[in-house]
Amino acid sequence: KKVDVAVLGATSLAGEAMLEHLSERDFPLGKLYLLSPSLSVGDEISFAGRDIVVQDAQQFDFAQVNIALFAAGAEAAAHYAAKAAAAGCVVIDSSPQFRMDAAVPLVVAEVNPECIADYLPRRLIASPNAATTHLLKALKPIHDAVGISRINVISFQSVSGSGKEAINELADQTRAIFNLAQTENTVYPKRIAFNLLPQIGAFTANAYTTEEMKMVNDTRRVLADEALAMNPTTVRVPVFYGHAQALHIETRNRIGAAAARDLLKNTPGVTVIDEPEDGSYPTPLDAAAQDDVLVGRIRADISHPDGLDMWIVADNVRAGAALNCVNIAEIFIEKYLK
Ligand code: 2RA
Repeated sequence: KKVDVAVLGATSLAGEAMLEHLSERDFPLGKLYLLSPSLSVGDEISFAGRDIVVQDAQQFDFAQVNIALFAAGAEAAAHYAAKAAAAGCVVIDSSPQFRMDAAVPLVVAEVNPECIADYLPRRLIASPNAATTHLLKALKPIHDAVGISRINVISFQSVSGSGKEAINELADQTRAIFNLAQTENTVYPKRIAFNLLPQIGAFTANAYTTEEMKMVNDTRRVLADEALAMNPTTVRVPVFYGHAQALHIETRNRIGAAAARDLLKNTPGVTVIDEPEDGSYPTPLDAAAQDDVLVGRIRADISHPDGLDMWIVADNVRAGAALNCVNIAEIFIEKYLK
C-alpha cells in the first residue's frame, strides 16, 4: 500500500533531513507534497531524482495525504495541525507545540511505540526535541533493566539545533574573528564562536531554561514516570552538527559498567564506541550524518554506589526529530493506518 505524504517546513533543516530519510529508506511513499508556511514557497527541492516545487501550506488541501510530517516549528504547528487533522490526515509534529498536551501522545519510536495507538482523538503524534530523543534511546534499556531514579545531565548542543540562521551566525562570527572584524549576535544573546553559552531558550521561574525543562518534562512523559528526578544543564557550543551529553544516572538496582555496555551493544538505534585504552569514544564529528546514538565513556560512578556515567552523541538534525518522525510514520503505517 502506497502512502501519500506532505512535509510542512520542507526547507528547514529538520524538513530536509526528513526528505533524506524518506528517499533513502524502503518507505512506501506514494505522492509527496512539499509545503512551506512562508518564505520558501516556489523553491524547488530535488527528491529522488526529480524536482518538486514547494507549495504554500495555506492553500494546501490536507485531504490529499494520509500523513503530514511537520518540521516548521511551533507556530506553524499550532496553525496547521487542527486543519490537517480535520481533513483526515494524521500529523506527526517535531515541534514543542503539542508535547505536553495530554490528548496527544509523545513518542520515541524505540521507547514507547505503543503510545502511537493514542493518535486519536487529535489525529496528532508529537516527537520530543532532539537531545531528549537521544537520551531516551540510550537510557530506556537501562531503565527497563534496573530502573533509573535520577538523571543528572549536561548537554552540549550544536548550533544547528537553532536552525540555518544559527549555522550562518557561527560561520560568520568565526570568519569575522579571523579577519579581525566586528562580530554580530543575532540568533544568540552572546557570541557563540570560540565560546560556550549556558543558556538554551529562555529562563523560567525556577532559574532553569525552557530547554532544560523540556528535557525534564519530555523524559518523564515518554517514560511514563512522573517521579523521575532529573537535573539538566543545557549548553550551546560552537559545533555545527551533533548534540553531546554527559549523563550521570542513579539506578534503583545496581548495574555495573560491563553489564550496561553489553545491554547498550544490543540496543537497536545505539552504537557503543567505548575502548578508552585505544582512545575510542564518540565525538560530534563521528555522529554527523549517522542515524544511531553513539555511546562511550561508560563507567561506574566513583562517588555513588548505584551511579553510572556515560557520554552520548548523535546528529541532532538527522537522528533527532527527523528520524523519529519517519520511524513513527513507518510504525503508524504498519499498525494503524486504515
Ligand atoms: C536545540 N534541541 O538544540 C533544541 C531544539 N531544536 O535548540
